[in-house]
Amino acid sequence: MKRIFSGIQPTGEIHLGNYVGAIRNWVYLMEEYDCVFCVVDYHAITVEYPVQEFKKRIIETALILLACGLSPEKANIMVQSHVQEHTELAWIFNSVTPIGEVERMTQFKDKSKQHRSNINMGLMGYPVLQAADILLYKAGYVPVGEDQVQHIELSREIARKFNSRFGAIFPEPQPILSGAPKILGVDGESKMSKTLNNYIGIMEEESAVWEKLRTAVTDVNRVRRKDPGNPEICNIYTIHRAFSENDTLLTIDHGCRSADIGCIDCKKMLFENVRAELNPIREKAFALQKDTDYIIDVLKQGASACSKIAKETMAEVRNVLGLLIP
Ligand code: AQP
Repeated sequence: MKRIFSGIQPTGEIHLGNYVGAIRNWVYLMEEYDCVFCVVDYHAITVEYPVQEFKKRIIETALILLACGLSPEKANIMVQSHVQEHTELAWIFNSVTPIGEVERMTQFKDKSKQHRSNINMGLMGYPVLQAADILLYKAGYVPVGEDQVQHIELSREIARKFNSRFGAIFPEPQPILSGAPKILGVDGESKMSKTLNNYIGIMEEESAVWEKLRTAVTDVNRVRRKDPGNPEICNIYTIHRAFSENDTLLTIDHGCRSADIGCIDCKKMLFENVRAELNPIREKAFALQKDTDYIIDVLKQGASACSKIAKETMAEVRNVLGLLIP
């Protein structure tokens, strides 16, 4: 069975972008692939983070993955730092990765602007660690949002460079995009992001979700109710595509272009559909909150299965590198 790897950072509340861009796809894919889904805690320490809350955030992230439908019977769910070979392989990959390649990464440039006082080596090496995350398991596919595609291209490049220098060990991984690979934030400008505070969290109270949707930016050219709008440039329509059936999409497309329906009507329809999909997830999450021991067990089980694969890969890697085996 082909293997998949993907990860999510424990950097805050999981939002609609994470859900439709990645997690919902993971739930479908785990039925057909051998999957490793990872809470990537070492990636999250590359920026300032609340150390005292970190353990809780890691567990909460795993909890949401389970609530969204990931199953430990069908996929390995684990925490990155629990399998130490991730960082070991990243160090080795540092030695085959040209600095120019990581410097040109869009995420590095964006995060460097956001964290001017802390542009550290970890921030720059983020995609190298990501390549190690993926290739440690020899994963051929990586289901991610559009923002991560450039990093997957770099993972391929790293695999190629390693293979040509030391021997063919690694596959060249391909991204798998969901039907909604890029959701913008409620500002209608930047990617919906945990740290940009422009998100709708999947665990947010219904009233908060509605308030954020109600005030979210739509087609900026549609100033008055009677102006026709253009769904193609409206972020609310993009989110509709991820949550609504075709007949609703057609109704909105036509109603927006002809100004038969206003933005608030459109948002009300979206709110109902988001609510219908998120309610069962929220209920499951509330139930899991009472059983943290179960989540810890799932993560232990995932780490144990992943450690076996990681050790096999690293034995091959150490061998081709010509290291002295102790
Ligand atoms: N807005 C988005 N639309 C579609 N997909 C998205 N993803 C993130 N935002 C969107 C996808 O979610 C997965 C997990 O993301 P991550 O936690 O690794 O970090 P990120 O991509 O940097 O997401 P955030 O929310 O913006 O996190 P912060 O603010 O902590 O940096 C990935 O597959 C990602 O593509």
